[in-house]
Parts: sequence; structure tokens; C-alpha cells
Amino acid sequence: MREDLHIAIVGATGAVGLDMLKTLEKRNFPLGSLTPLASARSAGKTLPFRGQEILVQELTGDSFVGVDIALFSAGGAISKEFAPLAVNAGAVVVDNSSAFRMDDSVPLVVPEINTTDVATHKGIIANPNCSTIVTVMALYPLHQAFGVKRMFASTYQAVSGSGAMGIAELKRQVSEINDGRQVTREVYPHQIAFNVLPHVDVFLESGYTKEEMKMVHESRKIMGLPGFQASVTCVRVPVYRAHSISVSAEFEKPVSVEHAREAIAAAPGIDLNDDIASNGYPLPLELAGQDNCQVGRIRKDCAMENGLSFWVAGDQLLKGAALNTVQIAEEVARL
Ligand code: NAP
Ligand code: 3JN
Repeated sequence: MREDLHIAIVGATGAVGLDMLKTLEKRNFPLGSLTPLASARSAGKTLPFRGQEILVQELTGDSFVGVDIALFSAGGAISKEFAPLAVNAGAVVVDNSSAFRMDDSVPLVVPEINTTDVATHKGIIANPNCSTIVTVMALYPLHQAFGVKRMFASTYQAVSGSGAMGIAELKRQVSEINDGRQVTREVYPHQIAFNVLPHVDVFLESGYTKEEMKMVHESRKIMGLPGFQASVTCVRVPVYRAHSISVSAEFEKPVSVEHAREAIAAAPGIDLNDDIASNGYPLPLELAGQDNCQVGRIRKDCAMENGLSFWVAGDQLLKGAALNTVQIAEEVARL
């Protein structure tokens, strides 16, 4: 593995970008230099990395000269405009947005599932949607055990999924309510404090949202299962960090809870937390800041032949974004 890589982070000042910096540091990523990039608004600020303060630079078309790997996390429009420029300058791009995820020439990677796809890249590797990653971390080991056919799922998505603005909205609304002031809204169409919104991302003609359909299409691509069916409802909840998903899945083979537990316990990146006798199950509050996802409430589904229902949760800023991206970059460094 090369030890002197020049890494750039596009969107370094955002919720995901800041966790990318922390993750590179925590995993002792083999980098020689680091360039944090953001908009003109943040140029000149500094960010802490390995005991130093590093200057944030404004993203421009010339930002990628000498960069080996560029980690993008500034939204799809920025990725579409600047990722090709980064590739032309010789960098490998790992992109967090949906801009290239369903492009046939772009691998869509969860390293615990399809790490070998990294080697097929032609300059860009896509990081899947965060709810999709947390879901397939549990579903894929169960698929390997029983062969998954379809799933019905509902997500419980933290406000940090909407970035720094989502976190600020929940904090502000909680203090407005505590102070008896009028609740103000900037990010969500309704009050998120003390509420749940069955609405993540934009609505499509079908009545599903874009986030819900990302889970369908991206799960198929990551698991290599074009016939996999899914019906998903994505819900925003007043939780700061870590997404949870309630899943009922149907399998080809007969299932058993014991075998399912063994499959989860043996899988990398996901832990079993399933002890109902002591109220043990995954909680977003406990998973915030944790690398591994957790699965609990595993039971035979009582409405489906060969069905399992379970609850999976994980920190979507880490395994759903920054950690998964850095894991992919580690694979790129090994190529
Ligand atoms: P965020 O907190 O709003 O941060 C956005 C980042 O993009 C900031 O660093 C911002 O820089 C930068 N940016 C915005 N406009 C820019 C421009 N014109 N030029 C350069 N940089 C610009 O959002 P986030 O939660 O980190 O998410 C970023 C992206 O990651 C999302 O759009 C999504 O595609 C993906 N993602 C997010 C999550 C999640 O759970 N949040 C999970 C998976 C994937 P300034 O500080 O200068 O504004
Ligand atoms: O809302 C969430 O909980 C996750 C948000 C993800 C997100 C936000 C803005 C744009 C995405 C994504 O990763 O799918 C995108 C996007 O790139 O489409």
C-alpha cells in the first residue's frame, strides 16, 4: 500500500466531511498530504487534523493537481461538475452523492459486501445512500444464509442525514418550544421537534420518494441481485445521529432465528444486539459515533413464509458515509 497519498476532501466542512477527517485520522490512513475543500464561504477557515490546523481552500477546477484520491461530499451538483475534472487531473474519486451511483461503469461499493468491485473502477467509485448501507449490512449476511427475495421496510432517519442544517433545525426548534417561542422552519416542510415526518427527499410520480427508490435500486446493485424487490417508507425522526430501519424480508430457503443470529454474529462490520429478556436491542443514541451497525429484534415473520423481521441501526454519518468512503479509499490505496 502507498504511504504518501495526497487526499482531497470536497465538502470538508460539512457533517460528512468533518467525519471523513476524523475517520482518516482514527484509521491512520496512509496519507502524505491532505487538502480540505469547500465553498468560498469556508475558504480560510481551519480544521483540526493530526494535531495541526489545516487551511480550507475554495473548490475550483484547479483543485485536483497532484491529488491521488478525492473524497466528494458536497452534493450531486458539485460531484457532477467537479468529479470529471478530478479524474482528468489523475485522481480517483470516491463520491458520496447519488450523481453516479446507478451508472453501469461506476462501482457502488460496501466493502463488507462487494469490495472486489473497487478494482473495476474507471476513475469514479460511488458510496451508496446511507439508509441503503445500514440496511444491506444486515440483509446481505441473511441473504448469504437464506437467499433474499424481497423486503418491506420503514426507516427512522436522523436529522444529521440533512447535514449541518438538519442538526441546527432540531436544536433550534427544541429551544424555541422550551422557551415558549414560535417554532421556525427552514429545512423540513413541518416541525421536526417532537414529531415524525413520513417524507425524506422529493416525491416521485409513483408516490414513493427518491430516497425510498434509492434503497430499491442501490440494494440490487450492491448485492448483485437484479430481481430483488423492496417496498420502503422513509421517515425523518427527531434523532440527531444514526439511522434505524425496521425490515421484514422474505427468503428462498426456510429460515431460523438461531441461524440468522449466527449469520449476523459472523458478519464483518455488524454486531448482534438481540436480548429481549434484558430489553437489549439497537438504539440510535448508543450507535451515534460507533463504526459498526447493530441488529436486534430478530424474529420469524408471522405474515410470510420463510420470512424474518428485524431492526437494524447504524451511524449514517460513519458507516453510511464517511467510514464507508474511507474504507473504499483504503481499497484504492491497496490496488
Ligand atoms: P452539509 O453538512 O450541508 O455539508 C455540505 C458541504 O458541501 C459543506 O462542506 C459545504 O461547504 C460544501 N459545499 C456546498 N456548496 C459548495 C460549493 N459550491 N463548492 C464547494 N463546496 C460546497 O451536508 P452533508 O450532510 O455533509 O452531506 C453532503 C453530501 O453527502 C450530501 O449532499 C449527500 O450527497 C451525501 N451524504 C450525506 C449523508 C448524511 O447522512 N448527511 C449520508 C450519505 C451521503 P461550506 O461549508 O463552504 O458551505
Ligand atoms: O436524508 C438522509 O437521511 C440522507 C441524505 C442523503 C442525501 C442528501 C442529499 C443528497 C443524498 C444521498 O446520499 O442519497 C443526496 C444525493 O446525493 O442524492
